[in-house]
Amino acid sequence: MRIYDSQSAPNPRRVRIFLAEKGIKVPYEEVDIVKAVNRSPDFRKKNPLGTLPVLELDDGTCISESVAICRYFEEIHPEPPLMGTDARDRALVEMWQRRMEFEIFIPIAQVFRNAHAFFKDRIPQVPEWGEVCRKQSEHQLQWLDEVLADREFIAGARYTIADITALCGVDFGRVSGIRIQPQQENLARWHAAVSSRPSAKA
Ligand SMILES: N[C@@H](CCC(=O)N[C@@H](CS)C(=O)NCC(=O)O)C(=O)O
Repeated sequence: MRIYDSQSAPNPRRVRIFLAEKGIKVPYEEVDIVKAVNRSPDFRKKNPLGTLPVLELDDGTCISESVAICRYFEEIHPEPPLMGTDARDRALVEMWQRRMEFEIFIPIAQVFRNAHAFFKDRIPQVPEWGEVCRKQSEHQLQWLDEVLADREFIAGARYTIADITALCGVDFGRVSGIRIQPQQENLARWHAAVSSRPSAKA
């Protein structure tokens, strides 16, 4: 088993943090995104979309999509639970995980993809769309600050995959100049707490 990884990219970081929280060790193989090795024909045999991370099982099965990889490890290594504990809780964690992905992580990633020089000549960029996503990201960070007014973590009292997705999204915003604002005290408190967990360095 191995995970095709990129130390600089936010989606692979989600999986590394998830595994660190569970204390699971899997060999990582760094794939050079700068040289676009992930988009080569050979790599596309593992993931036709050419994106990272990818989990390759011993039988050769390749699983991409960060949440799918996390789901696999949650099933075989349930403790500590990061995706909910019973039907109600699992549904709530999934709700928050999807909200963090669609409302926080993806808009922030779209700013980078559409406005940053890294993706010039790699993908069709629409800088104006990047700016729309920047406004949306800033708006949604304000919303997240309000969400966190009455709870320690994003899905409630327990640290979950929703916190991991949000942390990786918020941190990735820095490369595009998207930051937690001084008045967003709930968000800052949450960010300090999740960043201080040893897993955040994974
Ligand atoms: N939905 C996928 C997104 C994967 C993705 O976009 N990965 C990025 C790194 S954060 C990537 O491989 N980018 C390189 C590229 O597009 O060339 C997931 O959840 O894993």
